[in-house]
Amino acid sequence: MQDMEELKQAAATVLQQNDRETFTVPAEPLYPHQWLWDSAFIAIGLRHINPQRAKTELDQLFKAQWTNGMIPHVIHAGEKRTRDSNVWRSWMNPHAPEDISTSGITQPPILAEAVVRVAESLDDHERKSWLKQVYPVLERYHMWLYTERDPHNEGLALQIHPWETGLDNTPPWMRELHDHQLPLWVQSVKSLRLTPLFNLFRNDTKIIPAHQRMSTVDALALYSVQRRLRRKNYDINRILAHSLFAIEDLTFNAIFIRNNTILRDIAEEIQQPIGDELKGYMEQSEEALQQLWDPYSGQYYSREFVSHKMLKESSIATLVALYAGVVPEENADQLVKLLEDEHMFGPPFPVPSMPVGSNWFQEHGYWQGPTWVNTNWLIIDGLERHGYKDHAEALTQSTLEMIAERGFYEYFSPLDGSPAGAENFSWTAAIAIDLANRIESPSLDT
Ligand code: 9WN
Repeated sequence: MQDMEELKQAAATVLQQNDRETFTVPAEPLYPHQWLWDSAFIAIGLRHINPQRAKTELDQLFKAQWTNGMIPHVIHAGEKRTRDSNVWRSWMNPHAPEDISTSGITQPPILAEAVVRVAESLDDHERKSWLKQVYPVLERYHMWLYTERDPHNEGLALQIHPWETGLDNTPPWMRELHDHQLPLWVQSVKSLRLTPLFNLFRNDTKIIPAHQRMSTVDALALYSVQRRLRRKNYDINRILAHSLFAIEDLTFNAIFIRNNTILRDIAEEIQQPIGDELKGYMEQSEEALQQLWDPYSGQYYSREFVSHKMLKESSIATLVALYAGVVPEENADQLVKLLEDEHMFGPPFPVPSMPVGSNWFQEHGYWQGPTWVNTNWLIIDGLERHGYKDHAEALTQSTLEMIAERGFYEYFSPLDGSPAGAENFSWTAAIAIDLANRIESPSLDT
């Protein structure tokens, strides 16, 4: 394995290349804007080399908060009304900020986590004053997730687009989308085999080989959902009234629950009593996660919002559930067995985004098989939190080895570690720095 110091140095260079002063692009030219959970992971790595810059990364996200509390999943770089910002037209919603163009949906709420980790790197005085400054932003964001995204008061937040989960074409969502939500024109493209025509309009496959990106039918399906949301001006009441797509996603909610706990810790540190309403919601969520457990298969799943039908397609989400930190011991044991099983989540370069034995599995197929470093980070944290120290350590080592040998790619084959997707990908670099530091000073994050 490459020397740890060299690895950290190379990772820092990637982050520098992708630095746009107030935010970091995930990778150019594929992803030229600021993304919510990318910036969170980037800040978690950056804090080890430049805490001030890590803080700016998050402050920049917070500036884009909508007046209703939502923090958008993309903040567009550059002037308003460029091609990408026109896809979203966030300015049509009265809650969107005036001077910043954003998307109209959110992404996994891992911001309290990023804040406390960055805060650990600041001196006492600065830490307290920054926490005081950002706490209201986070509190409003979590409140928005309950008031707008949990209309039936179930303790689980619903998502309206697969992009909100961060796992774009993940099979549990794609199956639901194909079976129930595909608009007629996309169905026709699929059945009449018109995709070669639409391939001409795709930019991503001009940059990355097509077999490493999602299929054209899936990409069209995702864009059609986005257009439907735009037609409703991202107004959740209008969206739900027209029974558009709504799923209580497992990855999203596991991250939400853990970040609720962290938000409570922040409130305690700055001696800011958390409101009773929010406190009540938070407690309910911890219990609600157990409703997503299926005792027959011994796994967690996402759930359709209206019918409560479980989307019983095993995916990486079942292991990300560990990150919530509230999984009962016997369930955690069953999940860890899946991680040890080479036909499920335990191939040579874990953790695959889909079980190796699944019919969906493609080793380089975007979120349908490859190993991603950010989900590894979440699983490592969950394993540690539930007392599986050896498993956490082994996954940390294998993740670092994979990156050191292959480079800072967006994702990797779980079978042979071969890299895929964008090169010089920011969160891969940032997480490499964070994991390398954990190995050197294990007490830092536990
Ligand atoms: C849509 C930026 C983002 C990540 C997501 C990943 C991908 C966007 C895309 O890239 O999503 O949000 O263009 O496909 O799926 O997790 O945040 O890196």
